[in-house]
Parts: sequence; structure tokens; C-alpha cells
Amino acid sequence: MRTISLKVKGAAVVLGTVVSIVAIPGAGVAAPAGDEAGRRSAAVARISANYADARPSGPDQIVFDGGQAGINFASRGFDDCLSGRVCFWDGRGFTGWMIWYGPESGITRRNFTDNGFNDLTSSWANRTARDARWYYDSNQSGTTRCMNANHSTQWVGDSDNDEATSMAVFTDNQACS
Ligand SMILES: [Ca+2]
Ligand SMILES: [Ca+2]
Repeated sequence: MRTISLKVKGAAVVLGTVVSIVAIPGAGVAAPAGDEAGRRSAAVARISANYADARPSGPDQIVFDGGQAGINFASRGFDDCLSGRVCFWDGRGFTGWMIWYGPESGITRRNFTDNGFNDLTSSWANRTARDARWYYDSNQSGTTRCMNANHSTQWVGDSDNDEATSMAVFTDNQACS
């Protein structure tokens, strides 16, 4: 009886630890919710002030170039990337900060350095009918990875993590593979 009781207790402790690990990171930052909201509003203010054509669009969003691009600072998942857009997330699994470009007909080449999103990408979605690429360096140079039309990846992998500096969207779905 005593042994069983101890085992149950041990299991409860382990379960409690697992729950804590899952609950704390949330968007990948071990900070209370209030601090996270403060960090987001500071980022909105900083990027709005420092980048051309940027303006706040709600507490957690910035749009650039009159709506041709934007950052959602509190993305919860893939569905935040609307159809017709190409999106890049700071976090794995389509979470955290998300920069988007669209609509499809208006996207060509972009430098993430123009939008305060340099070297952050950990997951992406190409929700257009056109192939696209992202690049390690500015102006579509350096190591590059294909983003096939209507594809996404939840994790770019250790070696490609936080490297993306520019991107391009092509005119059809045959440009890369
Ligand atoms: Ca990242
Ligand atoms: Ca880079």
C-alpha cells in the first residue's frame, strides 16, 4: 500500500512538471502574459517609428506600404496567413511574430531588413499559386531555399533557422523545386 501511494505521488509530480513546461513557453518566451503584451507593444512602436511606410494597425499589428505587407506580433497559427499571401514566422509551427506579403499579384522581391524581420524565420507558408524562394542574404543572394506554391513548413531546420534576409515570389509554379 505504501509503495503504491508513493508511485502515485511521484506520477503526480512528474505530470505537474510537464504541465508547467507546456504552459510557460506559449509563444516561445518564458514571461508572464503582461510582459509579453508589453514587449509586443514596444515592438509595434519601435518598428513603426524606424521603418519607412510602417504604421500600427491594432495593438499587435503593423502594416507596410499601404497594406502590401505586415507583421502580426501575436500569431497563433497557420490560419493567420491569409490565402494569397506568403508568410514567415519567428516561431516554429506558425507561431509568434509573423510577417506577411500580399496580395499575390503585388509581391515580387523583398528584403526583411526593410521590415524589422531580419534573421528570424523559423517556419513559413506560401499560400499563393506561385513558387517563391527565401535567401540568407539581402537582395535575393546567398544560400536559398525553395518555397513551392501552396506549401508550408513548420520548421526550417537547425541549420537554416533564423537566417532568412530576403525573399522573392515568381510568376508561376515552375520556378523552383
Ligand atoms: Ca526564429
Ligand atoms: Ca541572413
